[in-house]
Amino acid sequence: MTFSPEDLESARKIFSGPIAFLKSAPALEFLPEPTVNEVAFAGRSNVGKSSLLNALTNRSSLARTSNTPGRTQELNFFDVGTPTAFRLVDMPGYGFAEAPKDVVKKWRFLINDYLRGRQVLKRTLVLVDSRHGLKDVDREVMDMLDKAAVSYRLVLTKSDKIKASALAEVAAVTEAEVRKRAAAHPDLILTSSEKGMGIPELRAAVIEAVG
Ligand SMILES: Nc1nc2c(ncn2[C@@H]2O[C@H](COP(=O)(O)OP(=O)(O)OP(=O)(O)O)[C@@H](O)[C@H]2O)c(=O)[nH]1
Ligand SMILES: [Mg+2]
Repeated sequence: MTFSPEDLESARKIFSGPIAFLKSAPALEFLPEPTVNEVAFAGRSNVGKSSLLNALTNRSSLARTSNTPGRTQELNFFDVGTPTAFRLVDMPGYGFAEAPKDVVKKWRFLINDYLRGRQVLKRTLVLVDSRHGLKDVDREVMDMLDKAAVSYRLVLTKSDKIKASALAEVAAVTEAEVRKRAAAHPDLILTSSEKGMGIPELRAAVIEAVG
């Protein structure tokens, strides 16, 4: 993580300005017009995508969060800035085994089609729970992103839930794996939506991606 104090401060300013929910897209035909750049939040169900979006924007309930996996069921678009400078996209989780099969399938197609086909998508944040590390379902998504040459960056979530030593270990293992991948940013960002850890850096990383 190598952001200057100026980068961090200008990112903080942008995220403390106007941010508003634009729309939910339950299917590709409902996507907003691709008029501005986008950054998407992807990851397994319950990994903390919606919570991280709220922490990033410093708003407690912009995106809906829940203890129960499967809370976010559509692609949710949020406009940053007036006029809109770029958009954040909160996505349904993948790898949610308990949901009905047809629902899982529908989400998978929606997520994959959006990620592969969206020209204005500048970077996908792939969120991974610090306690669990990378799972095969994450690797499948990274394979897909590598193949489609969609730039992505790994973000460890819920870092407050494990000890610093365990966090350092999972970060090292994850980073080593990520560095072998074609479309991945080589550096991870370690975050906690609960404690605010890594949030200023993640804001700067978003600005870097859309800038
Ligand atoms: N301790 C801790 N809990 C967190 C953190 N981030 C999220 N959570 C909790 O994890 C649960 C899931 O968070 P969400 O943000 O709804 O997760 P999601 O990835 O959007 O989930 P889906 O929309 O269902 O795919 C909630 O109970 C959050 O309060 C964190 O940084 N620390
Ligand atoms: Mg969610």
